[in-house]
Amino acid sequence: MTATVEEQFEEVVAHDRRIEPRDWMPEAYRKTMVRQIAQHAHSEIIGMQPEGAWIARAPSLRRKAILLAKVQDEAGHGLYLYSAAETLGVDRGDLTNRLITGAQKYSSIFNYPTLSFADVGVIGWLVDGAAICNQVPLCRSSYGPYARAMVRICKEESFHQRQGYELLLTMMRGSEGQREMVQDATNRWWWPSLMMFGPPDADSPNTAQSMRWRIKRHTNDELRQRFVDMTVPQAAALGVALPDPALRWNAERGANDFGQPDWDEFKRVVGGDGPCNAQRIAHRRAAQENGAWVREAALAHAAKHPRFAPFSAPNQPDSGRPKVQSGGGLA
Ligand code: FAQ
Repeated sequence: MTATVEEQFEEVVAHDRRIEPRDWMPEAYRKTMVRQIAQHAHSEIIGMQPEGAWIARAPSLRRKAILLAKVQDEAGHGLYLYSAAETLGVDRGDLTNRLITGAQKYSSIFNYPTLSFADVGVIGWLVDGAAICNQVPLCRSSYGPYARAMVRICKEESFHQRQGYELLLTMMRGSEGQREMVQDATNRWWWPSLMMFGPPDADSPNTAQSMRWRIKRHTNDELRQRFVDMTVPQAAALGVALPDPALRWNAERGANDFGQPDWDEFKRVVGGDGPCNAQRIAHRRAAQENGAWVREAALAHAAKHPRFAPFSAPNQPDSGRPKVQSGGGLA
């Protein structure tokens, strides 16, 4: 008996193989993938802003070069992810419009301000650390283009995390004032970093289905626990305190007990009312508007030169822009 397309889909997922763009998939699966990949791409692009604000003020040429490279990597991650989303038949321009009109989300973490250069180190240590915890399992996500994008992204994120930690180690070996800056930045970023993993499992509407489809491989709470357990010894080695009075080793569980972030604050920030939401979106909107002439010029150039003519993959709406082939060349 021939298997139905639904049965074939279920079998691919059950055997940990990959769903590819031309495979049949349930519409709800496609929508979930677009939602998660777009949110992830937007996070990388908006995530350039908090650290980008320090490029011109980095304390040495070495730190400036490192920071510039890191922020540039984040742009690259955003672009791989928009490309992965486009394999699901959506258009990058539309996704950007959905970001700047508030119709799609991006990670809550990027709505907090970077007040000192120690924040650059703490973002590398905690924010990239949380991103790695969350994203390494996504390298085994059931959607092929997303899983493959994650492999490269995770390699770069782990480099980012080390640079943050190295910066903090340097500051901790410096003056009393520098140590205070590191502690202050840790105090401000700790709870927002825990929020990056999403709401507690009991309040997470998407986790159960995403786990069944093997898009997500662990729940939000499982990953949050893994992050805390990974970070506690790193904080001790660094000599900073994590600002949670409830944090202690639980020998019975073989894991750390820890307090809960302020979930009302999380809801406010995700809902648009965080310390920097308006600024982040205004900045992204201005970049989109100021870059319009570049996109128009690229299209005009493509129209004049058949080698760069817009190309549409089968079953995908034509976005009207040149598309890059898997080998990296323009189609
Ligand atoms: N912020 O049912 P769940 C980075 C939303 S990249 C804002 O648990 P799900 C690199 C969620 O979308 C950081 N919204 O949802 C970097 C949903 O709303 P919706 C981004 C959040 O999808 C480092 C609702 O709440 N990483 O850091 C957040 O199963 C340094 C209910 O939640 C990714 O995107 C949040 N924190 O699980 C760059 C990783 N949490 O859409 C620069 C991929 C939840 O139904 C510097 N994504 N929401 O209206 C994921 O793993 C998942 O999507 C989760 C959420 C875990 C984020």
